[in-house]
Amino acid sequence: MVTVEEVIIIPSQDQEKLKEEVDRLYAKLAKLGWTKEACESIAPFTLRINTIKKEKGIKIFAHSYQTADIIFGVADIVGDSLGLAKKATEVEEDTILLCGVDFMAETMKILNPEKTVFVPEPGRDCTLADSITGEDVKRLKKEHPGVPVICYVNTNAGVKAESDICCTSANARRIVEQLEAETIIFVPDENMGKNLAELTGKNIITFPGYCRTHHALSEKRFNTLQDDAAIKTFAHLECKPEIIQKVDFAGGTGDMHRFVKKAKPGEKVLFLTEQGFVDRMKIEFPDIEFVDSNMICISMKRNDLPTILKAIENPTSENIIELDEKVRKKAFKAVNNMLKY
Ligand code: CIZ
Repeated sequence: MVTVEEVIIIPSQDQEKLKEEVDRLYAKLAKLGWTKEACESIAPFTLRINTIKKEKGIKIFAHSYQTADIIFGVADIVGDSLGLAKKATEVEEDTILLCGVDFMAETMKILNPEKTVFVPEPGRDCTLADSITGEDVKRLKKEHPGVPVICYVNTNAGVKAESDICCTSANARRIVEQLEAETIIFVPDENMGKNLAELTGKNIITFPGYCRTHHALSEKRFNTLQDDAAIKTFAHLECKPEIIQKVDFAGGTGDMHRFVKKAKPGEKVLFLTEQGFVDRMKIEFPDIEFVDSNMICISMKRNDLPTILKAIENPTSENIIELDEKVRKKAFKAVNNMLKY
């Protein structure tokens, strides 16, 4: 746990505000086992970040895989990458700090070119987004002329620019089903492509990309987690097909969120996705019992409150997302096509 008192000095007239901030954080984070002392150690950070963001007119967006101190301490809007990008078009602030991984900030910039989008620190990689380039998509199109290309949202702007339509884990199945074509190129998540082929009966041409966090989940570990027949199991579509075949439901975190809203108090739920999402659900739905997945995306976990504070106080050009306008416009088409479904 960071000790921040040496870094941030809270003036004596603000001590009351600091106490209130500790109480606000504790009311949320205690549900994950945080102590009052732990909340005291981060409160000077959250207080300072929340003050600066208001003074500078910045909205903080956080992906559901971020840690709970970011989600409940400083974020204004929380969700999946598409939900965040769409919300960004609705907020009046024109400066957005995106806490997630780099492709998410790019997606936000694709949809919101007139806004300034910046990140706590650049270089938050994603094994899926980094597995493929626009050149790979061009090659696939050459090999399979006339076959439509769907790219998963976990891709960089250059890949979206070469694709016909983008999708998220929440709408991938619907888009594959509704496209007239019986054969579809799906990039870059091979597990998701195979899962979609199984779910829709269509012929899916895949690419060898994986999410290291979801791909690492083995059947053996799944069996250990599902230690009670009454548990409702819900796996992310980035998991291996052998996991998807065993669970009650499959989809993205948006689907999981909708599912839990309808769950009954006392119900036991296993969400096979990143632990940050499970923690968020534990705080938002205290009447439901969630089994920890302990699936961790290390890139998502590189963002923390000190890094956010540094970026929000003194952003440099390195923090700001810029896209080539020609690429952005082409990528916008693929993302916009998805919004029709
Ligand atoms: O779309 C997203 O944000 C990702 C990558 C996963 C999910 O299902 O939320």
